[in-house]
Amino acid sequence: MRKKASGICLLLIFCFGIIYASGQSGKLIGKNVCVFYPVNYNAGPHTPSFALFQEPKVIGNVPENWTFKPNFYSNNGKTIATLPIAKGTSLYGTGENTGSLIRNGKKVTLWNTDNYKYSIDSGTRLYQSHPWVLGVNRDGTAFGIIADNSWKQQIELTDSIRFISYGPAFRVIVIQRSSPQEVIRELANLTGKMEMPPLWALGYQQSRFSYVPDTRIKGIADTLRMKKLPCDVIWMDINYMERFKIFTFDKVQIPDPKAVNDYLHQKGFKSIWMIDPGVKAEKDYFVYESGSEGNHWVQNADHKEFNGKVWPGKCAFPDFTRPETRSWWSGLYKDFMATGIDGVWNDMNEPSVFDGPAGSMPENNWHRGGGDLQADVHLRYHNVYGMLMVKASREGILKVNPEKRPFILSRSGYLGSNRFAATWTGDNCATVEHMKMSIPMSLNLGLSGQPFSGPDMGGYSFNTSPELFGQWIAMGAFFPFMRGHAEKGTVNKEPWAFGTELEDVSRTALNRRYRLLPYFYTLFQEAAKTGMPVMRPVFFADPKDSTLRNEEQTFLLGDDLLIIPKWAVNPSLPKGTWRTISIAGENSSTDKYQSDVKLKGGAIIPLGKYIQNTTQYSTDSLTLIVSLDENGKASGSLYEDSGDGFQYKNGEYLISSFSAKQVGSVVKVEITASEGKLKPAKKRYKVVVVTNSGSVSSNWISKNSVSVKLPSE
Ligand code: NBV
Repeated sequence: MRKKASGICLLLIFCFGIIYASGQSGKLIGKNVCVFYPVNYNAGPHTPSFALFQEPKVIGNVPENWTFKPNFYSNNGKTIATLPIAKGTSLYGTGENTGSLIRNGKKVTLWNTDNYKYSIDSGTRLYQSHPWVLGVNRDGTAFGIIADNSWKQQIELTDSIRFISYGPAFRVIVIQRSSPQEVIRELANLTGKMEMPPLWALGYQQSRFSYVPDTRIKGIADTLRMKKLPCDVIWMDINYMERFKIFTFDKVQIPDPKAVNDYLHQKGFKSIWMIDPGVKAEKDYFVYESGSEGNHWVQNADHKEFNGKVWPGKCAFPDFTRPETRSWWSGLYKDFMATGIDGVWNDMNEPSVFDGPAGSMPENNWHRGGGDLQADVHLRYHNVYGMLMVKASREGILKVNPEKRPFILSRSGYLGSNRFAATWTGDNCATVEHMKMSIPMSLNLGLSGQPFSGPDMGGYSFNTSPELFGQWIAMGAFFPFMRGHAEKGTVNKEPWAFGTELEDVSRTALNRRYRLLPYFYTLFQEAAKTGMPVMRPVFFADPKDSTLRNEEQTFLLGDDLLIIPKWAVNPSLPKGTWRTISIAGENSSTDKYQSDVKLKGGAIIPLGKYIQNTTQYSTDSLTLIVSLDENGKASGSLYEDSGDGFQYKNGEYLISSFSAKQVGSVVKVEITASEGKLKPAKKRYKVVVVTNSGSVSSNWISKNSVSVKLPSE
């Protein structure tokens, strides 16, 4: 039942428990962006918004011809917003999901859940909540819908787009644009962009639950270097702590954490250490003592300290809705980071509570809020608990190291948490199914505002077979976040653990990633600036082409590279010219593992040197791979800055443009500095033109203009 809504008019019809409130008011808040309010909207339980970067500014009224509006009503105590789905519309987004890339027909529960092996409710609720749907119309135009609501809710995409909330009536924002890319950019304008990560976070990362004692950590680092397997980061999981107490180190396993970090740094590694939210409720434990003194704990329905069981046993949980609690939490990082830690891994922050209802806190637990935020029940704040935690973690880390870009990995998240942390897709399994599904999972995170994600590469639970590991690392090299991780008790899963053949496969995959870093870094800068995902669905190549809408075996890296894993069967590929390239000496057409990487006709991408970690990163020698379009032209770009710190915000960066043109049988490539204050350093270039019948290379040339003569046909 949909009625034409005009102004605020309230019409309540009681039928079978459903209350239809047909009135609504709307405002224009951007070009083709409107916010709609149900008549019974009350801002208190919804603002300040967690999703929106700032409160939207009203710039006018909803245009007369705007027909795509939500219909608000309530049913048995739930508040609901619906919008119709026109025939031929493809739906995406809804955050972190199992299942297909395309979300038509799906039901998703937004209630952050520690979902080991994705087994609870068939994985229809995972660690994160994104009340967001991207729609691509039949003609390739697109829309986006934000339900600005942190309360527990469901998204149903069956006969209509339906947000069903357990909280009070909420507002809905509708974006309409000419393409899905434009919608994603507008989503980022509204919900905020990722900060530029440090360059090292784009390298390969080696993890396991857990590398202890300290000699094992060093051994892993040494082996990676000895075997020339490029890697930037070693991860320390929960066993480094003293009886799982956060901000402590086990005296036997890690007697000197600073020495561990120093050792890693000497070898060109960074270190990331885990911090969970659960604080062991133990007398004389400094975190619990100071937390209790500051009255920082989430309360139960009786307004007493809530306790629940997690790794350390009985725990209290910081109430991150309180500004005082966030600043206390931030302060805890001071001594911790002083040991030389480079990044932080915030796990279990749904929050996961082993003995709580549905594996978390009771919905009627009490958060006290503060500032503009009202005190309210956990039902309202559950989905943003992890986001508030990583916000506080980020502030703390930044305070200790104001000259460095913080890196935090968070398991839980909410629409907009890309502003504070990167993410991974939790406890997957070492199965072919989960390997394949990691593509649509990261794609939909990217289409939901989170550009920096990836799975536990190789699979977390269960033992991994050599074959699966080879397929996974070959494909994982092209994900925004590339980390190998494994559950306690499973076989070793480091790149050398599966024999020499797989070690070679891994080395090639890692070399491909490291040579691609100039391109990756350029894409991360675009993501930080505009919100465009690093890893993009193939339908971005041509949103009008309906045959691409379901494609999820393959993906785009930026606009110019198409990644086709070896296991992909009959993928739907974009039309036009896409030429296979070799990045690190591989021949993917005959290789059993290495994904086919195709460069779009009309594109140029920069490749860097073979390096073992990003402390060796340099753009002084670049290989430009050129794939000409049908007019004999191609272009590309490179973003450079110091790789860490914030000087880039003062213009200390450089964007170079590459343009190629074929005249007769000669392809001439020109390199020009196009943006930024950084002085272009002297560089050598080698140009490789890929044609339909092979490739032709220039010599190394130290000039900004390089010509290549193509052989006569
Ligand atoms: O800290 C241990 C694990 C960690 O390895 C994993 O990546 C997280 O998703 N953590 C969950 C705790 C529970 C594991 C069953």
